[in-house]
Amino acid sequence: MTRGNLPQISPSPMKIAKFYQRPRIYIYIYIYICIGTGSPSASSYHPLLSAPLNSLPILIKEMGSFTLTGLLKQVAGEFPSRPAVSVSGKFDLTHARFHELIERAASRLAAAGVKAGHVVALTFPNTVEFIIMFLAVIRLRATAAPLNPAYTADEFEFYLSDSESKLLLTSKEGNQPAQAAASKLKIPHVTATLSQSDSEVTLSSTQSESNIDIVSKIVNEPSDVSLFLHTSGTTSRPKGVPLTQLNLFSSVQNIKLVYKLTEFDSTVIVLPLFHVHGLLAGLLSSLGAGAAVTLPAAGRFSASSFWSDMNKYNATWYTAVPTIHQIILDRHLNNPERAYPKLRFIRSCSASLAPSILARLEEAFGAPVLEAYAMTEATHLMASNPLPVDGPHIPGSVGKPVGQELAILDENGDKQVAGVSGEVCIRGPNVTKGYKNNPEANKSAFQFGWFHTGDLGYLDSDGYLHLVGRIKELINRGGEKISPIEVDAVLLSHSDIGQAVAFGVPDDKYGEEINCAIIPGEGSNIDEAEVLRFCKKNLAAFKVPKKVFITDSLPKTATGKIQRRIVAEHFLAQISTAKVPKFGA
Ligand SMILES: *[C@@H]1O[C@H](CO)[C@@H](O)[C@H](O)[C@H]1NC(C)=O
Ligand SMILES: *[C@@H]1O[C@H](CO)[C@@H](O)[C@H](O)[C@H]1NC(C)=O
Ligand SMILES: CC(=O)N[C@H]1CO[C@H](CO)[C@@H](O)[C@@H]1O
Repeated sequence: MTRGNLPQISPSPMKIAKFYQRPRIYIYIYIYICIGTGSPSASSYHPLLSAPLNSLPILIKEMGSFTLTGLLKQVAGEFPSRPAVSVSGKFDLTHARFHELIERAASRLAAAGVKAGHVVALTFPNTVEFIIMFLAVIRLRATAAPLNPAYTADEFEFYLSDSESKLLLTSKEGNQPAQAAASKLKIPHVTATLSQSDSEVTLSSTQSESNIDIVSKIVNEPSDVSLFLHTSGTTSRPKGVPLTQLNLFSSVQNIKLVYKLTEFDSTVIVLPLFHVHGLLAGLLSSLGAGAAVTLPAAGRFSASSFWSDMNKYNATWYTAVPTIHQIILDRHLNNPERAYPKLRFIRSCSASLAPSILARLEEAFGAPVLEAYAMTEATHLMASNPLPVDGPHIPGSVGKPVGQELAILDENGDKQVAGVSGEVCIRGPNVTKGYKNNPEANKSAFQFGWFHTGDLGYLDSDGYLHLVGRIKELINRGGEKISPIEVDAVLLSHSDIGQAVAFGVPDDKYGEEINCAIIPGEGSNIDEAEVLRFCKKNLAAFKVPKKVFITDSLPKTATGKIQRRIVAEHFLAQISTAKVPKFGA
């Protein structure tokens, strides 16, 4: 644990800021004059995103708005005494109190040396400290880089250095692998603690007085890079995705509108907050709507406390990945609650939801289950099934495009007609400006003026998107994307492994699971246990293959190439596929 003031942080602008500092964007507020009767009033919807067709926009230039930070400030003013963030059974913070905690935490971070353009890595369980510190970092016009606390020291080292982090923030319990990596990179480590709801977040570093006036003078710009996340790529190197205040703002508005989130909504956060799904769809959209979120007391999802939290905090909806929906369903079958809250909807995203599971969820919990489609590069949401008042939801489809333009393109960039598959492509201000420090990945993702998602799909005649597969070979383990090439690289770094190929296999619990096949090096008699031990040492647990096939040849295509799909089929045929699904609590 680092104590005392942080060393002076270099003031030189960071590469990330140079890359993404855009010319100042002109910000407009659209005021719609609704013509005719029955038009939604200008105040009841966000005007930019819900322009009624018969309204006439008048542009008025305004600086400093169109940021997530600005939106949350506005919410704190509009709904000061509505509940904002609760930690089940421990804390209940109103929007006004929550806003105050963020401003004060920001002043402490500023006193600790964090400046505009700095990247601050955060690795926390799902705690109130994480939420406050995340928003405090972006309040200072710095960039928050949330990291999965399950990473190994080597992985932390990669992420901390690739993001060019200047500071590591953790809970007071700390995170040994993260701290080891930070200390190797000479990145200071600071802990953040909120001991009571009426105290303030204290940092382990600040001894000097923090000054709230410094923060009140800082104006957040839509072009500020506020969030930096990585997505697994088809190369072994995960790709860094910088997202701006405008990206976050647009995405939050988008999600609020699609699901009609208001100050009367309440949800329990199920997913980790270091991914866009939990962060944007669960947390930030709720806060941006003046709604309430509850964090489980355990700092992570727990099937045994989920429904009691949902009941206690009068939840109106929740969002999760199919794996978690299955766990929740399984719990319902084995251990039903006496009563379930009346939900407006249940949302599923990040991996495909089997229509049979969708039907079982709807039956068990009496709420429409809306499947959606999202990715980090689009600041989460790209398509969603609508609420029942807005149209039917179609099992097996991820719904209609929302928030940005979406098209199905062939390899020449030509749009495909309804029913014909091609690559799902998007464009719009809600999409990232590009991958950081990765011109190759950026070039192949942005073609013909469109961002290419790598997913194959088609639009049906009603405009609903159906995904059919992935162009990229990512393994999607319950919403956690794993690059098989990254796993290959680790396997091949073992001196006793000659050839290695990682691949996805169907899995009842996670949708897809990772397996691998290896050919031992000359004269080696490496076994499965050693391969697994080595993987556990070098990969986060979720990336470690669940089964290792040791072989002396790998199936190849006619042209001699190893194709993962073929390798997967070859080895799967060798084992019994009769697995009994088991979803524990
Ligand atoms: C939930 O609703 C009940 C009944 O309306 C109310 O008494 C209770 O205070 C609510 N709980 C929360 C945490 O809002
Ligand atoms: C990525 O490509 C897009 C489209 O060509 C371009 O506008 C953007 O500046 C690129 N970003 C980076 C970081 O290279
Ligand atoms: C707020 C914002 O910029 N949202 C945009 C998201 O993308 C669509 C499509 O380009 C725009 O129409 C929205 O204005």
